[in-house]
Amino acid sequence: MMNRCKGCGVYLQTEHPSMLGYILKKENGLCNRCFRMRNYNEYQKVIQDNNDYISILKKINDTNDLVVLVVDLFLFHKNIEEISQYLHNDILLVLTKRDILPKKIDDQKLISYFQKMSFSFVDIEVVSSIKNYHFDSLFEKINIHKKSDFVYVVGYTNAGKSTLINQIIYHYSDKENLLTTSMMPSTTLDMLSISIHSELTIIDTPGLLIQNSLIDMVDEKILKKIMPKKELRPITYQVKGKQYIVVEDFLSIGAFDVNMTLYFSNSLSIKRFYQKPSDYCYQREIVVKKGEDLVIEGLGFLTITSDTVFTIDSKYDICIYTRKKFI
Ligand SMILES: Nc1nc2c(ncn2[C@@H]2O[C@H](COP(=O)(O)OP(=O)(O)O)[C@@H](O)[C@H]2O)c(=O)[nH]1
Ligand SMILES: [Mg+2]
Repeated sequence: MMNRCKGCGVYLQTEHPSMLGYILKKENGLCNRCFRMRNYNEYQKVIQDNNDYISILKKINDTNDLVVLVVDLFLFHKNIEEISQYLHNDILLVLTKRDILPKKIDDQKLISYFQKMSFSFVDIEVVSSIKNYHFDSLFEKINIHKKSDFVYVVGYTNAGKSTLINQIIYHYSDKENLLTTSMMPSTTLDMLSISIHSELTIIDTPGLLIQNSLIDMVDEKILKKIMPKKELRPITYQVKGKQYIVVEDFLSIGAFDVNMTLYFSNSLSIKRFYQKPSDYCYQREIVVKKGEDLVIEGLGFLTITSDTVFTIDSKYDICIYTRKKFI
């Protein structure tokens, strides 16, 4: 049987150095891509096909095993129900990256938001893998709800699935190998089984790609700025007349007479202009009603105090939409 890379799950091969799965040193069990990502922070982009992931979900659906659906609290996708529609399995919903949202928000408020969605789950937990927040409780829930020795971890790419499994490996198993994680989408390439104890094997999966997310469009330098590393400090602007809030050199948010609060990474350079500073190729207008947020996929969201029409100009074809107010 062919071996899989211990970091990303790809089948290993020794014939073709330029192809995925190439392994130089058999001892470490890592493909060249994982080896370079871990040791040199070098990233090799892999285009994944969502149909491949849907096939994985269908395979999981053929089992009766527990599924852990990992959702990024900061950048969750509007269609998280999309994944559950392929699965009849019991789903334990895990809301991760809690450390990024402001501390003062009550966890129960976050939970209630997801409870109102149309899919049902056996339980729900709010965690942070970075801060090891609520991991004992999560691990207990996994052990209570599992139907067999196998538990699958699914979600969108970059949600934090592999980082979460690494925490479980670190705290609750005697294994030393950790999975490869990164801020880039599609780090994990195939299903990967990790035995935690004699009655629990966790299976990591690559994840569904979010279409038109900023994360897939920008270079590494900007990507590092987009992904917050610590608690967000929301920034409020009192816009009088027409003003433009410009993010780095790729996005301009035009607004008129409104109070708005931005939940974007604080590492980004954000400036206010009183005249439109530049034109970008993608332009659109979007109405946001009181009680809704405006989401800019991969960047974050903003809240408003009254109905407003935004004019958004961007260098990239980013998905922009409204959703029911989150926090
Ligand atoms: N702040 C924060 N970042 C996290 C957390 N979990 C994962 N990340 C980061 O999110 C990115 C994607 O994580 P990864 O586990 O590779 O996602 P996957 O594609 O779902 O497996 C990495 O940069 C992680 O460091 C968390 O709890 N808090
Ligand atoms: Mg992963």
